[in-house]
Amino acid sequence: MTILEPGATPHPPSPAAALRLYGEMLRIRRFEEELQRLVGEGKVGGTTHLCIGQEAVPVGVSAELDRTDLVVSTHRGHGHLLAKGARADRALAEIAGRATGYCQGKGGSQHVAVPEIGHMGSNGITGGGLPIAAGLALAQRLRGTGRCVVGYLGDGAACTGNFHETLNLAALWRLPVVFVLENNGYAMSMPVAREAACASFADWAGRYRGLVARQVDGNDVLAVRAAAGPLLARARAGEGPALLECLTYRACGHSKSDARVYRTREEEALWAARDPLLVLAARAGLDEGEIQRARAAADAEIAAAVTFALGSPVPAPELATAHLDVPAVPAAAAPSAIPPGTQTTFTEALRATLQGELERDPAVFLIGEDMGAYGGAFGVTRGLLHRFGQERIRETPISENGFVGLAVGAAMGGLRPVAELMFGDFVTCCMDALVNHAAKIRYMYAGQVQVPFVLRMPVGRRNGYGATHSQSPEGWFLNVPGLQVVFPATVEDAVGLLRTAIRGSVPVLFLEHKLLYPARGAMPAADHLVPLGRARIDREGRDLTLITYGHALGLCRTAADQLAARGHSVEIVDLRSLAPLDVATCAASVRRTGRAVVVQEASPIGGVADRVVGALVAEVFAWLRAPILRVGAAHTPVPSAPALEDAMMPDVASLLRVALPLLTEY
Ligand SMILES: Cc1ncc(C[n+]2csc(CCOP(=O)(O)OP(=O)(O)O)c2C)c(N)n1
Repeated sequence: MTILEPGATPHPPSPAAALRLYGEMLRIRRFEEELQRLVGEGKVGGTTHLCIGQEAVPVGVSAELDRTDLVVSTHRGHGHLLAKGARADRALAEIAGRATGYCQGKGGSQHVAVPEIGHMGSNGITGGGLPIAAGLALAQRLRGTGRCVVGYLGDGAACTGNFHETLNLAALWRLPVVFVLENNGYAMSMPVAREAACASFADWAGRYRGLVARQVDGNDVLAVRAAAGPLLARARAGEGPALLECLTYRACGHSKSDARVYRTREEEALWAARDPLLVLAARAGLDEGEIQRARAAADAEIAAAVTFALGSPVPAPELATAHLDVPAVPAAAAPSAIPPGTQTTFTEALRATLQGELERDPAVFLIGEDMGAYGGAFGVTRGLLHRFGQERIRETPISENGFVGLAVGAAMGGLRPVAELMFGDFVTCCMDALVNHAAKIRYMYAGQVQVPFVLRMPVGRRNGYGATHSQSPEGWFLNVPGLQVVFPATVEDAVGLLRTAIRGSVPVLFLEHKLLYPARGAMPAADHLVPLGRARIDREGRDLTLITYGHALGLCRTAADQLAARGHSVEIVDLRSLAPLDVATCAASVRRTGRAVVVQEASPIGGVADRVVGALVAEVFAWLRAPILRVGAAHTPVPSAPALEDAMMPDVASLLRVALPLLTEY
C-alpha cells in the first residue's frame, strides 16, 4: 500500500488543458448554483445533494476516462454525470421531472443513468452502488472489453458492510475497478473522526491484498488527475482494483434543509480559500480574461439548460407504470445432459438445466458460496466447476449483499448471472441488492438498463433445520414491483421456469423447496420453456379449487385423492409463478367450482394466500358458494424439534378440516 501526502502535485499542464479542466469544473459549479436557486424558488422539487466545492474530483478522474469506460455514481452525483459527458440541459430536465430528462423524469436527482456515455447510474442508497461497480467490472473482464469502471462513494459509504464486502471481492478477483472516495469530512452531519475507526480510508482500503490505495488533495484537479491516471491504467491492464481517497469539502449543505449546525463558519472559510477553482487558477496561472471567458461560456450553457428544462413537458401519466412488463423469451433448444423423457430428480434436472444454459450461452455464469467442489449445500451444482472452471462457477466468500449486488452489476454489464443462496433465509442479508437495485434499475432508468439476473434459493422446512434455515420467504417479495418470483413444484416446471428465467431480461427469484430435491419426474424436451406468470391446472375437478405452489402441491394431491374417495371432485391450480400472479387461471377455476382454498407451507399472513384471496374476491365474488379460505403454517418461527415442526406445519388432516365443511355445509 502506498499513500501519497495531500498536496503532492504533478507538473503544470498546458494552458489549453488547464483551461479545459477549469471550464469543466465551472460548468458543474454553475449547474449546481442554478439548481440551488431553482430549488429555493420552488421551481424544482424532490431532494437534491449538491457537490459545490467537490468539482475537482469528477473532473480530474473523468479527464483520464475514455468515453466507453463506465462509472457508477452516488446520491451526490451531478458532478459525476456532467464530467462523464452528459448534457447539462437533459440532466437538469431529469432533476426537474421532465419528459426530456435522461430517464424521462423517473429517476430524478439521485437515480440517473446515461449508458450511452458510460454512466451506469447513480443511487440513493449509501454504498449500494459499490457491488454494482464491481459487477460491471467483472463483466468487462469476462467480455474482454478492456474497459475499467469507476465506483464513486463518500466517506459515509466507506463505513458500510457493502464497502468491505465489495473491496474484498474486487481484490480477490483483481477486478478492473477504481473506487473514488470523496472524503468531504462529513456523512450528512457525522464527522469522519467519529464514523470511521481507521487512520485514513486509503489506509483501510490498502490492507486488502492486491488493492492499491492512494490519498490525494481532492481540491487540486491536477493532483486528482495525476493520481487517477495510473490507477485506471493499472485496472485496465488487469493488474487489479484501486481506491483513490480524495480529501475535499462540501461547500454547501448536505441537502436543501441543512442549516450546517454541525460545523463552524471558520472551518468553511478555511476550505473556501482552497476552493478547487482558485487552486487551479493559481497553479495554472490563469489570467482574469481567461477566467471571465470560461465563466461566460458556462453561464450561457447553464442558462440554456434552465430554459430547456423548465420549458420541457412533464412525462405522460402512462410512464408511471411503464418498464415493469415481463418480455417473452424466444424459444431455443439447449443441450441436455439428461435425455428428454428420462425419469430424474429435481436436483439432477436443475443441474442439467444449468449445464445446458452454461453450454448454450457464454454470458451465463453461476455465483455463490461453496458451489464448486462441494457442489452447493444441496448438491445442485456438483461437477459443474470441473466442467466450466472458476470464472464461470464463481465461488464467493460469505458476502450475500456483496455477491448478489455484484451479480446485479454483472447483469447490467451484459452477462447472465445465476446466483445461489445457500439457504433462502440468508436473503435478508442481500435485501438491498434485490429490492433497491435489481428490482428498480430498469424502471428508474426508464428501460435503458436491463437486469437479466436469477437468484436461486433453497427454502422451506426440512426436519429440524430450525428457525433461520427453514423459512418460506416468498411472501416478502410480493410487494416489490420489478421482482419476479417463481416456485416450481414439478421437475418439468423447474426445468422450464429456470430456462425462461436465465434467458429473460428481468430479475427472477427462483425458489426451490428443500424437500423437493429428491422428488422425481420426467426430464422435459430440450426446448421446453414455461412462461413467467402462467399457472397450471394440475388436475381438473368440479366442486372445489385448491390453489397452491411448491411443496404444498403434494399435500393438495393427497387431500384431493381422499376427498375424491368421499365423492368430491377437486381441481388443483399450481401457481408456479407467484409474481406476476396468474389471477385469470385461478379465477376461471373458482368460477367453475364456486369454492376455493389457498394452500401453502408459509404462514398465510401477508403472503401468497392473502395475495390470491385479495385478487380473487374482486373477480369471483358473484360465483362463490362459500368463503375462500387459507391453509398454511402457524404464524410462528419454524421450531427445530421435528415434533414441533410437524405441529406448526399444515398437513393433509388440517387441509381436510378446512375443505370438508366447505363441501358439505355450503
Ligand atoms: C443506506 C443509507 N443510509 C442512510 C441514508 C441517508 N443519507 C443519504 S446521504 C447520507 C450521507 C452519506 O455520506 P457520504 O457517503 O459521506 O456522502 P456525502 O453525502 O458526504 O457525499 C445519508 C446518511 C441513505 N441514503 N442510505
